[in-house]
Amino acid sequence: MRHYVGGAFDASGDPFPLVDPVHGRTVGEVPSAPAALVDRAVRAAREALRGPWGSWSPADRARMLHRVADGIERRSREFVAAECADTGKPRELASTVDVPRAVANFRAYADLLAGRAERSWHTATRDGRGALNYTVRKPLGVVAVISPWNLPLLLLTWKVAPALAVGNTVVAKPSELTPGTACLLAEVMADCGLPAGVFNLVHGPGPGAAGQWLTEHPEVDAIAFTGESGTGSTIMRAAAARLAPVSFELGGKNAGLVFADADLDRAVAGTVRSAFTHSGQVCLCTERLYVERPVFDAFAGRLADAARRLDGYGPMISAAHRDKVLGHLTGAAADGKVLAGGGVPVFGDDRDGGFFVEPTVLSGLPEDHPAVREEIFGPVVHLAPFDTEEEALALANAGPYGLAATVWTGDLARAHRVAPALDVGIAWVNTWNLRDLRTPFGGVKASGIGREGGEHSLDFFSEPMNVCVKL
Ligand code: NAD
Ligand code: 6OD
Repeated sequence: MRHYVGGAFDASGDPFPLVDPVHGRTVGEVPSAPAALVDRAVRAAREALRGPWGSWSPADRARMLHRVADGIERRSREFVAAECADTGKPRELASTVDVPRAVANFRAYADLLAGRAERSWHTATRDGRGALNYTVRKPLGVVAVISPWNLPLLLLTWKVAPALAVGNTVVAKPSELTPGTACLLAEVMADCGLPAGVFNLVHGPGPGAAGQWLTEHPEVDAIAFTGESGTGSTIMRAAAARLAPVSFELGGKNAGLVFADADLDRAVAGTVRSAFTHSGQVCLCTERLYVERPVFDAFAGRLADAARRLDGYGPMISAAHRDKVLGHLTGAAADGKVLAGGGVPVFGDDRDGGFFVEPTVLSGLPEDHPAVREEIFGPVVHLAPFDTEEEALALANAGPYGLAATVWTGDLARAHRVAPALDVGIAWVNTWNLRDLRTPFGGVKASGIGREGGEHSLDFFSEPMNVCVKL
C-alpha cells in the first residue's frame, strides 16, 4: 500500500493496521500520509496543470480515459480481489458491479467529451458592427477527491474520471479502511503514461490527518466528497474559509413505498435487493419501507422469509460499525418487533471472528425512534403500514435526509404522481439502483449538495467563462 505523488510511489508515514472484516484479523498496514506529503501531492497537482496536461485536447484526454478503462479491465481480477479483501463483499458483487462500473465511469466521461458543444452568440451593438460572445469551459484546477469505504473503487472513479475528463488534476484520498483498489488505480494511471502529478493518491484517516489537511489546503481549488453528512459539514467549513466549491454525496435514510396494486413478487424481490445488497452498506439502500395496509401482513411475512433465507452475504466494514448497527437492533428489539434476523449469525467457521450482522426486518417502531430516523447503514429495514397516498408521501418525506426512494405500484398514473412528489434526488419506480451514468445523481436536504453524473459532473468540475469580441 503506497501513496502516489508527482508520478512516484511513496510509502512514507506511520503505518496503521488494515483489518479483514470477514475474519476480523489484521492483514496488513497502510502508511498514513504526513502533512508534508499531502502538501507535496497538492503542489505536484498544481505543477501538472502548468505542464503538458494543460494543453491536452478533449480528444487526447478522452483517449487517456479509455486507456485507463482498458488498464482496469486488463487487471480486473486483481481489482476484484483487492475490493473483496478490503470490504469483505461477495466476489459476485465486486465482479459484476464495482469493477465493471469503474471501467464504465472512465468510458462514460470519455465518450461524453466528444459530444460537448460550446455555445456562441452574435450580439447586436448600436454601431451595427456587433460582437461575438462565446463560452470556454476551464478546469477548476486542483481537485481533492475524498471517498468512503462502501464502494471504494466505484465511488472514487465516479469523481476522478469526470475531473480528469475536463482537464483538472486530482489528489485522491480513499477511505483508510479500503485503500487497496485505489493503489491499483494509481499503478494503472502510471502504466498508461498519464503525466506525473495529474493523478495523486494519499492514504490516511480524515480528522487530524490526510483528509483534513487536504480539505484545508489553500491550493486545493475544489472538493468532491462522498461520505457521512456530518463529515460533509466539517469539510464545508474548511472549504468555506477560501470559498472553494464542493460537490457532496452524503448520507440517507431511504424510504420505499409499496402500494396494494403493486406486483408483490417484484416488490418483495426488489426490496430484498434494495435493503440487503452489500449488507445494506450502499447509500441508496432502503431502510424504511411503508406498505399499504391491505397487503402489509402478506408483504411483511414474505420479506421476513426471504431475509431469513439469504446467505452468502458479507460483513459490516469494521467492528465499530457492526457495534453501531447492533446498538440500533438492541434498541429496536426493546421497543418494537423483530420479524427476521436481529443478531449476529453463527457460521461455525473462521467467519465467526468477522463483523457479520443478520439480514434484519423490523416493524412496530414509532417514526421518531432512532432506528427509523437515523441512518443505520446495515442490513436492516423497518416496515410500517399506511392508508392513503398522502400519508405515504408524508411519511417518506419526513426526516433530515433526501437521497433516494423506491415506489412499487401497478398504477402508472400513481407512479407519475408520487415519484416527483418525493423529496429526494433519485426515485425508482418498480426497480432499484438501475443506473444510467448520464442521469443526475445526488441528494436533497442532508443527503448532499449538487448533482453528479453525465453533464452534471462535467459542469461541476469545470467553470464556464465568457469571451466577448467586438467585431
Ligand atoms: P465518512 O464520512 O466517515 O468518511 C468518508 C471519507 O471522508 C473517508 O475517506 C474519511 O477518511 C474522510 N474523512 C472523514 N473525516 C474527515 C474530515 N474531517 N476531513 C476530511 N476527510 C474526512 O463516511 P464513511 O463511513 O466512509 O462512509 C459511509 C457514509 O457515506 C454513509 O453515511 C453513507 O450514506 C455515505 N455515502 C453516501 C453516498 C452518496 O452517494 N450519497 C455514497 C456512499 C456513501
Ligand atoms: O451509482 C452511482 O453513481 C453512485 N454514486 C452510487 C452511490 C452509492 C452509494 O453508496
